[in-house]
Amino acid sequence: MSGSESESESVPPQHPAAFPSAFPSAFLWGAATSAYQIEGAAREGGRTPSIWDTFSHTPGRTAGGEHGDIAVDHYHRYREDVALMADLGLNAYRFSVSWPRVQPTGRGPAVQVGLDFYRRLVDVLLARGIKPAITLYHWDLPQELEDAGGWPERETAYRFAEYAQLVGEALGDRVEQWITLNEPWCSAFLGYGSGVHAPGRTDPVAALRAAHHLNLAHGLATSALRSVMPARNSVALSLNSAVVRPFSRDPADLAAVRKIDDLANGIFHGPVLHGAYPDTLTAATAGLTDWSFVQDGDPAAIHQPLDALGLNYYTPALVSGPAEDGAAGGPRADGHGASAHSPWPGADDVVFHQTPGERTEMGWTIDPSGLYDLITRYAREAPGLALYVTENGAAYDDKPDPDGRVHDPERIAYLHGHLSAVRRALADGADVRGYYLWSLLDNFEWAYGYEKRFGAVYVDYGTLERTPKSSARWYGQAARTGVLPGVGDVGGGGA
Ligand code: IFM
Repeated sequence: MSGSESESESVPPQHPAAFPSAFPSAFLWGAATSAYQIEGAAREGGRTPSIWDTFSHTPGRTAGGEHGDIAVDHYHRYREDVALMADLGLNAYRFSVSWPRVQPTGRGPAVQVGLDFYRRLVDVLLARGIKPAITLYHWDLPQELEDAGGWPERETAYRFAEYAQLVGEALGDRVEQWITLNEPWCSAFLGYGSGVHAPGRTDPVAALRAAHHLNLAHGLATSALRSVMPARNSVALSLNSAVVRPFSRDPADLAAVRKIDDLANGIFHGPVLHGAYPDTLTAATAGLTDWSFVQDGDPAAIHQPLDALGLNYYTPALVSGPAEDGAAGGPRADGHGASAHSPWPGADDVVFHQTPGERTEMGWTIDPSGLYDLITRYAREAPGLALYVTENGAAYDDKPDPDGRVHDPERIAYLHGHLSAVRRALADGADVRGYYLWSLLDNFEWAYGYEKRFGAVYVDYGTLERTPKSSARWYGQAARTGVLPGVGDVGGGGA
């Protein structure tokens, strides 16, 4: 079956004619990772603990007490990992820089040994024709900065801008794509609200303060990067913006959507794209804070011109207003881990419902239409801004078959569905420039430890041997041809 024949099966009836079979020739077909989830080498080259080292070594914080000390040893195996991407045919790789590897105390000059690792990685990527995209912060705050107050404190934003400048000076000549923060919602609300992520604090006001200081950090870092990098470089922010759907058209359910949309999306895109927090957000949280931590000049500092916006998408949310018996819905069905504390300050009355449909191993419902809705929303929200899907993927309970191959047809179907949604958004005029599959390798999935496998490449955690799954080969074929193969077009995984 040819790619275009199989694709026509997934063409929504309302778009039959507008659907090109091929992606644009300049489209980036990438994979994404983050430092703490893959690097290991936790104590090498002067690296100090980040909040995730501390958190994962605290009993009861992660599944099985697992941590990233070794992770999948990418620090030592990066050449092999880059070769895997090149062999598959990927043309882009999004990775994060470990702040405590580069600036161990979160202050002062950069440690060259730490930067050298990323210089080598970038050199190998460029030599293999793979475009690097750097994320400066994927959740590994130096512990020393958390000890000084962490993201709820303004000083952390200044520290981040300094760190961004150091990395920009070192790598800005060869890396064109820069992302300041990954998913600041998780840093603020899972880190300081529900406490299921590092540093594990459970204070709703601290979470709101953290969100503001992450926004400030983004704005200050954007200016700092631009002051040291060539003008051709692109600076972006990656948001896990939520696709929030109402349970019904009941006004109480629509009000619930407003609250969650403000807390998940408007709290970041409001100041970053439009220069202000939504009035509905400050009103809904007025019982918690007067927002006096927002100082004069902050909105302008945050509202920097951006070159692109990164969107990370996994599953939509379905919400309603307060339950009729008055019971609060709470955060337990929102897909963000078990905690007695809510990651949604001021929205404790919102009820999260399980969305219907098949789910991944994370329990997240598979719904590619959410990715289409997200992209087209931001195409309207930020006209003229280039969009990238900077994360999308699925965890499954992958296992090698007796001859060592790893066949993951569910992930192929997931990728096919979501890439079809991207292509539909492109056909409808959205300026989507690339897609980064999460993730290149099975890795440390935060509080879930190593149990949830998101990789296109299987990692044997005993030997650290890598085996491309059949989804990796499927995705590689899409990357090489610019056309999605059919879901059955690639056989079992393995070398
Ligand atoms: O593994 C994470 C990643 O670090 C951030 N986005 C979501 C992924 C899957 O949970």
